Amino acid sequence: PAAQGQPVIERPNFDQLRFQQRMQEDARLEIARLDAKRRIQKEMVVSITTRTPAMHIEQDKEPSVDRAPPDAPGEQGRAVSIDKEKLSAAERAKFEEGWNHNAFNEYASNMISLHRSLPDVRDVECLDIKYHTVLPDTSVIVVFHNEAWSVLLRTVYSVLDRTPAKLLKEIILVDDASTFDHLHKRLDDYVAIKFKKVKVVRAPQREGLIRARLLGASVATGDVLTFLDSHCEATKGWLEPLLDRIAQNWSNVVTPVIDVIEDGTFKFLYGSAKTTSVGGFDWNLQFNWHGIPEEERLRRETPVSPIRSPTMAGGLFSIDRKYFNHIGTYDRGMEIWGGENLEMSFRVWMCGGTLEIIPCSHVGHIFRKRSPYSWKSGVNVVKKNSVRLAEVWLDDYKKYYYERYNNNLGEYGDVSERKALRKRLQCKTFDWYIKNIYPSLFIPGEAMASGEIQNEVEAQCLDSPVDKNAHNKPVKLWPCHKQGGNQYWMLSKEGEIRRDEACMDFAGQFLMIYPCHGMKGNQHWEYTKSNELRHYHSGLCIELTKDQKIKMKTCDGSTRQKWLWHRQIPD
Ligand code: LR7
Ligand code: MN
Repeated sequence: PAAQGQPVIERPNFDQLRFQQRMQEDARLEIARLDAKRRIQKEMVVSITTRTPAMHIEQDKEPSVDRAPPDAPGEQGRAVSIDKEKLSAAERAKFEEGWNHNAFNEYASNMISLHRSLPDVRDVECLDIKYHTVLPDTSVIVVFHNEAWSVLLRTVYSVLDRTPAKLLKEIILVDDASTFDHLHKRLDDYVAIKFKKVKVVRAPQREGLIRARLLGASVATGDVLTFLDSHCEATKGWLEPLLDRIAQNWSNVVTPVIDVIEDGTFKFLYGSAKTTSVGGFDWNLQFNWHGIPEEERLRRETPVSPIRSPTMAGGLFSIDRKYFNHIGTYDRGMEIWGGENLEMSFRVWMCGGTLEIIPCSHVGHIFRKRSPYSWKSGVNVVKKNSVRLAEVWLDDYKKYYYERYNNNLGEYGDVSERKALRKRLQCKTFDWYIKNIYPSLFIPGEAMASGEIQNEVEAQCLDSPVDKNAHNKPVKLWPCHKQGGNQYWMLSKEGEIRRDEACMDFAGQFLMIYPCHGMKGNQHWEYTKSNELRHYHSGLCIELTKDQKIKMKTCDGSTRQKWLWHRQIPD
C-alpha cells in the first residue's frame, strides 16, 4: 500500500489484482533467478575469498553500531544519495543485489548507523500532553521473512533507544522461515551477545505474516501487544500515547501515524499529524487512505486527539493482549500476506471495539514498490484471504466483491470457526458498520447503472487505464470484452461515472480518470434519456470519432454520442 498522508487513491479492481498477481509472479521468478544467481555467486565468492581474504572481511563488515557523529550518513533522517555510476564494479554489484533481495536500497541502509538519530516529528501540541504515570507494558512483536540485516536491527534499536525501559517487556522477533543466511546463527549470536530483552522465535516452516504474528503473540507476556513490520523506525515518544489510550479502555486498538522511510534513500519523511489520513477500503477489498472525514474533524476536541479510522493498514498497531484474545486474534486460515488488516478492522468495530490513529505517535516504515519475497505458487492468496473475510464479515455486501470475480470464489477453506466467533461475540452487522463507521463509502448497489459502457454504433467500450495511481490518465476505447475489469463502470446517484474510487473527469482538455472528490464539478455527468453521456459543466458529450478516438464534442444527438450501459436501473 501507498503512504499515509499522501492523498493516494488505490486504483480499482482487476488492475490491482492483476498487478498483484503479476507482482507475485514476478517475485517468484525473481527469487528463482536470484537463487540461481546466488548459487553461482557463492561459488565465485568462495574462489575469490580464498585468494583475497580482504574481500571476505569487507563482506562481513557490520554497519556502524556506535552512535554516529551528527554529519554521518542518514543522521536526523536525512537521505543517503548514492551515485551508482561512481561505484566500483564490485560495489555496484552489491548495490544491485541489495535492491534485488529487498526491493529497497539495502546498500544505503548499510551506510547508516543502526542507531541513527531522527528529528522529533511530533506536533507541538503533543509536547504538553501528560500521560498516565502508570502505564501497561508491551511486548513488541516483529515478524520477518528475509529481512535485510541492518534494516531489521535498526528496527530493534529504534525501539530499544526510544522506549522507556519499564514500558518495554520484550521484543519478540519471529522468523517466518527465512532463507537468508544472516538471519540464522548470526542473528542468534548477535541477540545473545547484545540484547537482554530480545527473543527470537522461529516458525519451522513458512507460515505467512498472519500465523507468524500468532506465534509471536502466543509467547508474549506483556500487557499490550505492539506489532511492527521488520523495516520500521520508532520515533521519540512513540509508545506512551498508544499505551495511554489502551489504559483508558482495553478495547481501544490504536495505530501510530505511519511516516515514510524512502525505499531508495532512507530519508525519513513526515508531516503534521493534523493532515494525516485515515484508512478505508474499496470493493476489491483493497486498503486505501482518505482525508479525515468532516464529522470526525468536528467530533475531535483538539487537532491531536485520536482519530477514528474505519480500517487500518495492518502492520503497526497496539492492542491489549487480553483483548486481542477476547476479540479472536487473527484468522489462522489466512496465508502469507493480505486481508488480515481489514478482517481485524471490521471485527474490532463490529464487535464493540474502537480503531484509532494516535497523532502524537509516529513510526516510520519503508514503503516499497514490489514484494521481494516468494509467495505461494498457484494460489491467489490475497483473494483467498479476502474471500474468507468477506464470507464471515460482509453479509450481503460480499456480493460487490464477488461480482469482480464473476462469483467464482475459488478454494477458500473452512470459515465456520470464524463465523462461530462472530456469533459468540454478538457482533453488529456490516450494514451497521457501513452506516456508522464508514458512511462515505461508495456502495455499488446504489449505482443507477453499471457494467460496461458500449457505443451504440460499434462494439467499442470505454476503458480506463491500468495504472495504480492514475491521476489525469485518459479514458480510452477498447473492444468490449465483457470481463468487467477496466470496463466496469458505475453511475452514482450524484452523477459520477466511477470505477471504485476513480471518477471520469473532464477539465476541458480530454476525458480522464481522477480520484473521486465528491464535489461534482468536473466529475458531474448526466446520462440523458437519449443515451448521451453529457458533461454537466461544459455541456459537451462523449463521442466516438470516426478515427476511433474519444472526444468531447457539442451534443448533436448522433449515434456516435450514444452509449449503452450493460445494466441500468429503470426509472
Ligand atoms: O510470508 C511472509 N512472512 C512474513 O513474516 C510475508 C511477510 N512477512 C513479514 C514481512 O517481513 C514484514 O515484516 O510481514 C511484514 C509485512 O510484509 P511487507 O512489509 O512485505 O508488506 P506491506 O508493508 O506491504 O504490508 C502491509 O499490509 C500487509 C497486509 O497483509 C500487512 O498488514 C503489513 O503488516 C502491512 N504493513 C503496514 O501496515 C505498514 C504500513 C504500510 C501501509 C499502508
Ligand atoms: Mn512493510
